[in-house]
Amino acid sequence: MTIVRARRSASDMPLIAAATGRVPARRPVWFMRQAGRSLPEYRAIRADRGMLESCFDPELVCEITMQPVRRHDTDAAILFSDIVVPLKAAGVDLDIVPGTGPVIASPIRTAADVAALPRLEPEAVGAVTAAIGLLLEELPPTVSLIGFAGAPFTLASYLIEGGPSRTYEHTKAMMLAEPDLWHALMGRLADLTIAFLRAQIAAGVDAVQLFDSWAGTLSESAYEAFVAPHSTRVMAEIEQFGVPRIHFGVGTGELLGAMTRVGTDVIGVDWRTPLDVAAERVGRSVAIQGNLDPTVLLAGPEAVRRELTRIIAEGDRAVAAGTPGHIVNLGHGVLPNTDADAITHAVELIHTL
Ligand code: 1CP
Repeated sequence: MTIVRARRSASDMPLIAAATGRVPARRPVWFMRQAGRSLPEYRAIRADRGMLESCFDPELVCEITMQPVRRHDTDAAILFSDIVVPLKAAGVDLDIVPGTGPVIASPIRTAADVAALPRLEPEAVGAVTAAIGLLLEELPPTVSLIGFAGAPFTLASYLIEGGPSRTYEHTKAMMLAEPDLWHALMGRLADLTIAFLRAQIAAGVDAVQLFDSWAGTLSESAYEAFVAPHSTRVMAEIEQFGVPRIHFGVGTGELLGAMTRVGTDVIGVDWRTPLDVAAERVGRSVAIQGNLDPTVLLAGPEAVRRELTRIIAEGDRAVAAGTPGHIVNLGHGVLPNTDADAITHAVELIHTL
């Protein structure tokens, strides 16, 4: 017997409706880092496998991406991967160290380092595109698949610092002292980001999110001068494919206008900026995504209900005033200690409020 699958169509997806100014069939919600350590089934399946090794195993990527959709009934799946996956695929010597994050064997500091940065051939991320193919078969027709990439600045910060940083001192020093070297590196990273996003879009993702997680460390003038031209090129290259683009960073209240001007369909907002204020800051020109503080999910059902009620009211107010749509999310990723049931209950509440 042949099973004829319902064809996935963007017009049936609440997340795509909210991203593109249509009225969604229900209030769309997904959570950054929804696939991960908050889920017992994730901890079990990852027990004896490294993070990077897992990201290059299509069956495993598909399974881990599906886990939160099955358990929580979210309106989107985010591909299980990492922002350093395309760097690894291109041949950069790096690892994802448990409890730390990405660690680069030889940090990039000189013109010779930048020149030696390998380019990404689309075949090198064949495992990622294969995983997308499996997911398109498995996902319910109304659940969007979100692909993603790190933005050039956030990738540069890992490559230059050699790993996670609090101060971004080497990154900012290169930016200010050696602007030509800086722009050469950012240009190469924009190429890599474009190649990675194009591969995911060609494989069939329904939307993409550009993570400039650490851009909030910059002043608006530094962002405009040293980051915006490169992120603008990424967003412009992607626009032609017609999949909604989401642009996100943490602590970016002062950058929301600039991050919207680089070209996006949805702007991510963290918990520091009320959604209606954020919507006004971007001229109500794009949809908004956010913005529950991830720690609220650790504070019990009453706090979750109170905060979600407020956030949904702020989002509704923005939409009533002309913002194209609101996608409910956290202001940053799910914390590993979060009880999986708290996430399920939050999704239920968002769908009924
Ligand atoms: O061994 C492990 O389990 C490592 C933990 C882990 C996981 C589960 C890392 C290391 N990355 C991931 C997956 C991941 N990374 C996803 C999965 C999809 C989902 O959301 O469910 C996504 C979207 C990312 C993207 C990512 N990686 C970002 C952008 C999003 C964000 O959180 O701001 C960043 C900054 C990274 C770098 C990174 N990778 C891993 C860690 C712990 C970090 C952050 C390190 C730091 O604080 O600088």
